[in-house]
Amino acid sequence: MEQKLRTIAEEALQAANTAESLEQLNDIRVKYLGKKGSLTQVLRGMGSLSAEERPRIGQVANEVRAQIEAALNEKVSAVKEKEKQIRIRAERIDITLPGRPVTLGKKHPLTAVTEEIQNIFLGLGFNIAEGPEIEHDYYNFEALNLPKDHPARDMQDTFFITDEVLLRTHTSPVQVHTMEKTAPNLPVKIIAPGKVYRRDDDATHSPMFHQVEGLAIDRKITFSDLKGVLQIFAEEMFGEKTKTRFRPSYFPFTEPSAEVDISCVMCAGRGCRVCSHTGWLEVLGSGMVHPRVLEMSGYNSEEVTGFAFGMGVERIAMLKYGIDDLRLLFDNDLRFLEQF
Ligand code: 2U9
Repeated sequence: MEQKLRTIAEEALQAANTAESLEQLNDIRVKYLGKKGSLTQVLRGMGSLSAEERPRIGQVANEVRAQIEAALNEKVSAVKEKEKQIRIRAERIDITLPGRPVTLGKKHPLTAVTEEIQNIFLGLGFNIAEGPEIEHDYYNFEALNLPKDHPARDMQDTFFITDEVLLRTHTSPVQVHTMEKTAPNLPVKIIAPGKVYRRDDDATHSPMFHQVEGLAIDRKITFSDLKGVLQIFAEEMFGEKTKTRFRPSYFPFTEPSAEVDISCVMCAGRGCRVCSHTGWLEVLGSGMVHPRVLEMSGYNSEEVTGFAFGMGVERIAMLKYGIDDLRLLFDNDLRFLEQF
């Protein structure tokens, strides 16, 4: 019986030694030490032993069990350690690899310029007003002194949705809405930024473009106020040495009206290709709000006056950044946009 036990021990130790996985080791444990295992089988036969032999064989059996258990436990630890090493190797990261670059988005130049314009006028006490891009004929034309048969409507041909509903050709309807809501309260000092639409499409005109218009109404507003505000705007937008020049012009909604030029940003007024050797660049339209426009939206033109101005954001952006083709602003080519 002792011999049998020694053989079991030898076999079990050998099996434990060559096992490579935790499952194999568990099978070995069951095979030798389990309820139906070979060691247990042998011990069942202990009943036939003599009283002197029984304690000795019992001791051998305990030794064998302890030996097998120790060998199995040791091997289980070894296999676990080996698997851990394999896992660590598989999970290893190379901390010397360069990081993946994070590309940061940035504002489109038109957004950046619009915000810059807004900030200048916010600093001068203007509020920002917004309104719909789809408008009624009345707010886009009639209320701005452009009745149905007016020849100036030609310059602002647009996309009509019905006879009376259209895509706004300027942001002026926003100011008309504001006046209607505010009248007869004073003052009105707003700028209206946003998209506008015209039936125009060539190298220098896009069917959709962006404007910022301004309107100030109060008692005793004069043309000097207009000149002062636009002079400050020009200096803050294009540099403190920038000069302005007001030339007489015509708009149906302002009287008198003026085109505003700034001294050329490229040559500082000396004359170059950008300014066609005149030293000046046209950047704005402006004027004193026509009395009829004030009256139609609820203000008494005997008591109050106002100035208004309008600018194309694309034109300002092109001048500020030296962009020579309007379409670059709409193509959304990253090679272009990333330069700003
Ligand atoms: C109200 C009354 C008057 C807004 C004005 C201009 C002159 C002007 C152009 C500049 C370039 C349009 O984008 S552009 O083509 N704008 O010349 N805009 S005065 O006058 C108003 C606006 C609202 C109630």
